[in-house]
Amino acid sequence: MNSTRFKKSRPCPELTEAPPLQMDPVNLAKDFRHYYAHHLGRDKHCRLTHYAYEAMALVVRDRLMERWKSTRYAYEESDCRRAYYLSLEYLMGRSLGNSILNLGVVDEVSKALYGLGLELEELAEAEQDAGLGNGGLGRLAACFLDSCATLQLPVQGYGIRYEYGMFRQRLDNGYQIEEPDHWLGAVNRWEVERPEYTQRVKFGGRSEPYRDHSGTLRWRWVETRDVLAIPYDVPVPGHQNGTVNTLRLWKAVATAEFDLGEFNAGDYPGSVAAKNEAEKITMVLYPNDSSENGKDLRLRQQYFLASASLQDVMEKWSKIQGNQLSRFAEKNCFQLNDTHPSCAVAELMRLLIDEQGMTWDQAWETTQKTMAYTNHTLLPEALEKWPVRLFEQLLPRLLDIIYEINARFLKQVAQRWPGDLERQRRMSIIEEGPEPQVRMAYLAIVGSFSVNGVAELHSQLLQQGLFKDFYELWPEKFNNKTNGVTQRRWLAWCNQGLSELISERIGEGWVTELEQLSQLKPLAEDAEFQGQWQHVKHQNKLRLAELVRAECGVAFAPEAMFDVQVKRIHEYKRQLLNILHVIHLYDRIKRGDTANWTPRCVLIGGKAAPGYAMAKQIIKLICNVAEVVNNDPAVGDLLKVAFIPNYRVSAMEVICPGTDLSEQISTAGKEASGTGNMKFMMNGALTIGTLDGANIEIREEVGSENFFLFGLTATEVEVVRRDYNPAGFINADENLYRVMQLLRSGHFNQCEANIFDSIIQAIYSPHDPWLVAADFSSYVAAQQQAARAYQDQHGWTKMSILNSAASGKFSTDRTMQDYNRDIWRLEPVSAMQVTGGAPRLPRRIEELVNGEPQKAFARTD
Ligand code: 26W
Repeated sequence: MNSTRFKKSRPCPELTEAPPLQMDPVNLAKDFRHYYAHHLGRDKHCRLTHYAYEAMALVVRDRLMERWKSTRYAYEESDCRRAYYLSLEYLMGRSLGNSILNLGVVDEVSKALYGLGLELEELAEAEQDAGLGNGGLGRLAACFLDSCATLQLPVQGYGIRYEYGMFRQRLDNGYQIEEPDHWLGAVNRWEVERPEYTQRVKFGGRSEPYRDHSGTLRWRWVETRDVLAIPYDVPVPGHQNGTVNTLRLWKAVATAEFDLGEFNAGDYPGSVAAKNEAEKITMVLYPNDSSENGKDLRLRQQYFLASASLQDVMEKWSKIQGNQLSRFAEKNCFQLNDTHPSCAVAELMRLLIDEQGMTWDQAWETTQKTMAYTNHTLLPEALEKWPVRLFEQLLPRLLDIIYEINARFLKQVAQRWPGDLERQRRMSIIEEGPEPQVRMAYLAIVGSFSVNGVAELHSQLLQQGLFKDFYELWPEKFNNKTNGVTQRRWLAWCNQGLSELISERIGEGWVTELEQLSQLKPLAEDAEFQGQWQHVKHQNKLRLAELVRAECGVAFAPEAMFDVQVKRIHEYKRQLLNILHVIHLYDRIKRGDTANWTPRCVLIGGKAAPGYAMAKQIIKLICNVAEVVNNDPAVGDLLKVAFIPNYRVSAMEVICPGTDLSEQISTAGKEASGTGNMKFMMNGALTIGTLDGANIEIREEVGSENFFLFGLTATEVEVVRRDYNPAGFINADENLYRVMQLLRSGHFNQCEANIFDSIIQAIYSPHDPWLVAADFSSYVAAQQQAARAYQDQHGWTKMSILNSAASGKFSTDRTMQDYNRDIWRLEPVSAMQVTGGAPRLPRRIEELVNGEPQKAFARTD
């Protein structure tokens, strides 16, 4: 970037201190017209919703800007301790509606647009999702940021600005086709490029020893091929509180001198190739949510994020504090979103030792006091390992440091368990073997002061299983932080009908204090309230039915029970169990067993990792079953099935408000938490589920009588697996036997012989880890219970209200307060004083900021 500054510069507040922008409909409309006509150059002949969206995005963005600046100032002035969330994924979805909601101007914007003959909902739908994530972990990061801004916590997100986000899923004859999502092809109104904060990230080369001026032996990383990291900042507004936090996303760009070097050597094509090589790093999100086998580019992405972000924090620190690094750990904390950014442990060591001149012991103490690690999965294949060989090539200096960390750590293990070589081998950060590997989770645990799981059961299983040795060594590091979701997006925005109904009865406090929903409990049996609740649900079901008609060409009748499972397609999540139940219902209809039938519309959606053959087969099976069921005149309206293509954040905003029954049917002990389960519950769906992940806590909160439970427990799963005999289960259950017969007969693949053989084999396999056959009969029983319950609409509505009323625990506001109390220990900082004309603080946050510090935020040191 050209870094010329203003020549005759003098302090000139007029340059940056503009009066606050007005938020009334008249001024909003005025600015909208300005952007539409003067900035975008459109006139009355242009009727494209896209430009109206763009104009409104610019209007809103201006209003975010001033709050964003005030927040930055407030944080700087208060010299507060800060936390940084490091994540390879952020599934932000759309921003326009959320920004308008959090600025508190939904009515004002709607009025302004109404005057112009436009509708907010229509404009909002013109926005593309920002899909920089795979699923649960990425969406969780987005919900965390929303809650941190709402709680006025000084938390900044760091991530990667992928040119291509999560692929778009299309179906061709029931087969998943992946199409690139070039979301940055359109202008992104929700980012600000900040080349002035560019960082340099090293790759390749070698590490060499040298003596510094005082004669001390030190190491440096030389002959590197550097890549520039350019930050793009995304505003993260809090709810009506004047705070706008930052998500900083890095883009990789080749260095100028690197190109030139190659060019001077006469290798023009080589220099262009080198440029591509560098820029490839942030080109595409890996569309995999359980395993990534040793891909060089993926490790580059991980290190690129860790290094650029840590250098950014260090640079800011040095500017303000000079080289006073002794207080670094007191003022900074990094939360690692799974092991993906866990290179940060070694990178911080490198920066502190090689670049800041700390001793090993000082640097290690600082690192261990600043890093905290969250685990999101129990599946062993999802635990990242990188070949030592790859580290050697790509990050030689980091590998030196990892070896040293490991050597010192294993000494500690040997001291604690003298002579236990087996344990040392088990706990080593380096897994020995023909191809030695770096175990990233172990690096993260050793380098952190906190290790957490994301639901009670998951955290327990980590301590008893996956990380048992580490728990025995450091029990104090381990803790649980049950996930949540933000009720701003997942109720207030996406279900405006229900929001208004709730607010009419109990006020709007629930928007920032979800526990207030418990005030709905006494209304659960109130006939008038029930009627209103049913009316809203009906409207939401019409909206969902319209989506299903448009996307799948299947007609869902709103009187039927809407039974929904949307999430990544994975064997452990058992979409297969769901479709076997559908086949069973079809079989019953064909047999004429339809007395007291509850009509049902089954919706399934989700993406399969492109290389996950079995997941893709499952999608094909769902589509084929849907085809047969939907076109059989004998079935009619008793049963409909649809697979919704391209499941994404904005689709869920329509799906969860219209759902009656939420399918959370993973094999117990496999789903770390789940967060979709919480979105459905909040919106008044009932759950059918196993005792897995956060389902357990959902059931505890709502009461077992308002939850359809089935299946083996995590402990039983382990027992049954030892000598599992699926054929035994199949032969013992007439229903399942018939379902398997139908499948095997080729009834759902009449012109496509044998395509489901691998699925059939998997169900019959004694090694089926997901125990589909074992849980089938109890699943069917629970489904029957749900169907019966649905026939009593008063009873059902009561349970629906009680579910929503009991969802208070599952707000990320609570989750973030838990992280803050136990891990981050930040003081909230209000940006209000610096923002002119901003709205009032919600009461509870006012207390947090101005009143007695609550226990949750009291410093423990
Ligand atoms: C390719 C490597 C990889 C490995 C694991 C990529 C992504 C993952 C994630 C851990 C997968 C994931 O999204 N896990 C989900 O995290 C959610 C948020 O905590 C939980 O609610 C889900 O149960 C968990 O599956």
